Amino acid sequence: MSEKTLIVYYSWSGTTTRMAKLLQKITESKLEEIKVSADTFSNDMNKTSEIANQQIASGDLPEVNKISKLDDYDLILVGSPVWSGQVATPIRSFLKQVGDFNGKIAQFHTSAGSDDKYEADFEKLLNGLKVNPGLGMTSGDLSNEKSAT
Ligand code: FMN
Repeated sequence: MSEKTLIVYYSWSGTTTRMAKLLQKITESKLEEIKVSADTFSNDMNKTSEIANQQIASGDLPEVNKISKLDDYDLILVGSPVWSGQVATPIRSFLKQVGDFNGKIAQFHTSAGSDDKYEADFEKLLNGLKVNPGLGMTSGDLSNEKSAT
């Protein structure tokens, strides 16, 4: 692949990490993980969901690491778990860094199977930037993948 590709992802419980690593193997691209401080979410899924929904409602998104030199890339693949049908809040924070990036953007996501609204939410967060077709997988699809870990 002659295009320079960056994969940026967030993962709360490891599934999106597996998918990101698989994609990295295929595309030989650079991999960057989005991180939040340890006290941002809970170890409990329902509590984490509550915290994330509150972050969206208040507009107070979590602080994340800055990914430098986005403009060096032709394509950015952005990976997130699906939370309440939507893009997880650490990736919502990251997407603010994308600004007016003029390369290509595509998304990948993992879910428990209920992801109908995800793509539209992702596109909305990019304020009119063109989004290329992406892909979603379920946690079950990825749970037997040993080679990526
Ligand atoms: N899965 C769905 O299919 N639909 C959802 O709306 C959904 N909401 C979730 C909310 C929270 C806070 C969490 C922790 C999980 C949710 N899930 C949902 C399941 C995750 O999307 C799924 O397990 C995903 O693969 C986890 O990725 P990760 O291991 O990279 O965090």
